[in-house]
Amino acid sequence: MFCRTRALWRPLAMGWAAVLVSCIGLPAPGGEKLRAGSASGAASSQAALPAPTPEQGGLASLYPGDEGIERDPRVLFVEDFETGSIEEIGARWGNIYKAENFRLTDDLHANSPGTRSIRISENGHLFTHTKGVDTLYARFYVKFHEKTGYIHHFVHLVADRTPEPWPKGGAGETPPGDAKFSTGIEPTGRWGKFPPPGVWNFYTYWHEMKTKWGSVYDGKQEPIQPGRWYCVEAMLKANSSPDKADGEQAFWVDGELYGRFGGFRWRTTDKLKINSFWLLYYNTDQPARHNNDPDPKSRVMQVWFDDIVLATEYIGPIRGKPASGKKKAVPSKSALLTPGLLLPLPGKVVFTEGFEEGPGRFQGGEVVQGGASGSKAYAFPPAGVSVWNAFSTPVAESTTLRFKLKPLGDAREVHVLIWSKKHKDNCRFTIGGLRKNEWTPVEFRAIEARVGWARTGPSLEGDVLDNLKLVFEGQPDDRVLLDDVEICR
Ligand SMILES: [Ca+2]
Repeated sequence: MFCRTRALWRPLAMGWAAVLVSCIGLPAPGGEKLRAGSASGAASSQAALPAPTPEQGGLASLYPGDEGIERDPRVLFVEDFETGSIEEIGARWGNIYKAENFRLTDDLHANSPGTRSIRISENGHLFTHTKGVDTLYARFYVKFHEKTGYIHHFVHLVADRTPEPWPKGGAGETPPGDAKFSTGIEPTGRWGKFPPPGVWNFYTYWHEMKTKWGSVYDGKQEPIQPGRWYCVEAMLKANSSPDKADGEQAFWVDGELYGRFGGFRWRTTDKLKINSFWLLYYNTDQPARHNNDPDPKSRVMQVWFDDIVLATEYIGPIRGKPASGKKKAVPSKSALLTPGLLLPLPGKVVFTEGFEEGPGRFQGGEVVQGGASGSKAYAFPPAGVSVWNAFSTPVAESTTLRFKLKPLGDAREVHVLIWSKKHKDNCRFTIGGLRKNEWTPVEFRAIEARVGWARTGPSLEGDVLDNLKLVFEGQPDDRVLLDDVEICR
């Protein structure tokens, strides 16, 4: 089926790892001042009102021209592209892919209260995080180029238990019900039935989806006109408790409800919150083939976005004009850029090993010269290094493993195995992207380790972390160095 090849997200995900490394350390320009309790009297009184329904115009009806909407406590994130360079926009979102394909433009929709929008050519994304919520509305203005072709993947709303600064892969994998669910609001040609870019639909992944390639939800079958601005809003609402199938999703186009779908048991734990927004523009030649596009070479793959608002209530299209003429919102920044806002911080350090005094409790290899920070490290063969009964730490959301790895050969991947007494099986985590003769710092949460090679089984949550084994594929005399092991509660 369309959009469902394994090749789809994985290659991108590998490339993103490199992108993110350069992004994490960037300061968010002016970020500390953003949304810091500066609500004006007007905004406060607006916020005290119940959120207007879609029929009443939504939150946007309280803020003519979107002026001050970023101060409403129900609003989680605002981006109007009026402030900063592409690089600065990427920094405050937290992650940008193919920044070179982005341009700030003066192409505006009719209700734009500002002077700039953003354009993406070919491929690119902005990815950000809000604090975790049970219901997320995402409103954005969008326009496809007059000569647009069919699109492979588009904007996603994501619930991720262990969010990272970059989007994760997962095409063709059914996510565990306590780890992730997502929905994409996407144009689809429906096998050539509609001219490009097609009609809007949801493309959805969760633990009870029907096929491993996700599920599709059609709304009103109204073809999207290329070259015309639209106001699109998507809503994702989690089920109210783990045993209830009362989750929903819905989308609106220019304020008109196009589709509403219910009966979803999106998650198996209330700890899984909706917390990520992926402004994705992903193109390959596959949709042209699947839709029998007669002239794919004539297509111009460009899209414009503007006036993005994420909130816990319906937002609606912009109403009216700002009181003081053209305006700039105070742009938001990723919740991941405020430590502890989205994920509990790693707890107290309960175990360390730097191998300066010998192997400690580690077995399977030997202490050698050439440590990451001190002088010594632990060299282990493909069969692995293990440590048993060493930390005895109950696994909470904050429980974190850290260490550094340096392959002396071509090993790119190291597999982490943690024996679970609860599941009587190994929980696994895979570390990729290692480079020969380079130290790579590794950090992950214990709850990310799961039973099964595909890591779709139960996690270590509620178990006790007291062992660790690292293995890799290679020749018997290949070695990987390990150093600076740290376990946090
Ligand atoms: Ca704008």
